[in-house]
Amino acid sequence: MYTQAMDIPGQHQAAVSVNLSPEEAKFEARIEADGRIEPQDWMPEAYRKTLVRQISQHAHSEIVGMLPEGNWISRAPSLKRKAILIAKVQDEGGHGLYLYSAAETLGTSRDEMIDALHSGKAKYSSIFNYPTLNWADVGVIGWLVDGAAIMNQIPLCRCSYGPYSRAMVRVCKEESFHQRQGYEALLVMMRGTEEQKQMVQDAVNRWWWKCLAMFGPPDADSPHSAQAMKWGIKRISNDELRQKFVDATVPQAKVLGVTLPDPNLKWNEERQHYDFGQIDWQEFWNTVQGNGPCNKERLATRVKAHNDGRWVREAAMAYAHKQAQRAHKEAA
Ligand code: FAQ
Repeated sequence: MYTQAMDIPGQHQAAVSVNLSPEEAKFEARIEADGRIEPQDWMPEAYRKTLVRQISQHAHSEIVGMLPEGNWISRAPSLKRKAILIAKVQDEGGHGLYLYSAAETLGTSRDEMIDALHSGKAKYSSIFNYPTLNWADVGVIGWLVDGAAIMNQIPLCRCSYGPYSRAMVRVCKEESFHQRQGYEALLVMMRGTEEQKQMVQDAVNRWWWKCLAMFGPPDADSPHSAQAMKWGIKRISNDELRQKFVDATVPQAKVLGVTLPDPNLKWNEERQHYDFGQIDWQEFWNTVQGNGPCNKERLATRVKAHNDGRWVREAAMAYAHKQAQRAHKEAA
């Protein structure tokens, strides 16, 4: 459903090569030439830290993101919808694994990242702190949340850090399927009863503004953007991606037959974009800081799942240890 031009003219400014060590100069030249930085390459500590922050938060978002939809697996309206939903939620878990693995290549351990999530030190996407109240929420998450995630992640396929960019290619392919399944589920409901149509509209009303906030604070209030853009980690700014998402979604809403809950949403001939209303940034920051409607419940569920799974991890480690010992004995 989405395609985006990948070449962004003027993205890289000429490197300022005064007083750079040979390794810094090599790094800067690689970024300048739009090459990839790989785990074994030298990189500035701040670049490494930025990537660990972003990739681990992204991984946390994927696994916490399993919870709102997972809530509906046992109540899906048909066997077909249940099978699709199980597959989708499982995919999100897989995305978390690719991303934790990508972050591990930067010298951070899985345990450190999980501890940061569980202690509330690391963030995860604001969007997963809202409840899924009816079945239409599942469709709307696919259409709008996965839709926003794809819009944000397609440029990350060209991120300057190799393992992250490669993980993103696969993630985007799967998210694209997620987005279509959500849209199709909603199309079916919109051809159904009046009550079903109202469920879809209600879900769209509750999720629309939260999805616009997913792209992060406005560029002017985004502390990390400028440097992340210079390093080729971020390719398109928060505000530009948000605008692209609005422009792509308005025609989809028309086909679906739902109204996006924004009286200020209208086509601007001069800008060749849709204008839209004000996002409630206070509500966004309140949620990011841990005070959204489901933050506490989400974290408690993750911590419990981690603790309940301890015996599985221990058994897997013991088995791997035994296998390694056997291989060692055979080789001797
Ligand atoms: N929620 O300076 P910026 C998905 C934080 S995956 C919470 O603009 P940056 C799949 C930000 O971390 C969704 N916090 O930061 C799925 C920073 O805080 P810090 C996740 C947010 O990093 C679908 C501070 O605000 N996707 O949905 C949010 O340059 C369906 C200042 O912000 C990714 O993680 C937010 N929405 O840009 C799964 C994509 N926005 O770290 C299940 C990768 C901002 O200083 C079901 N990440 N913050 O404490 C990114 O592209 C970037 O990190 C941004 C933020 C764009 C999210």
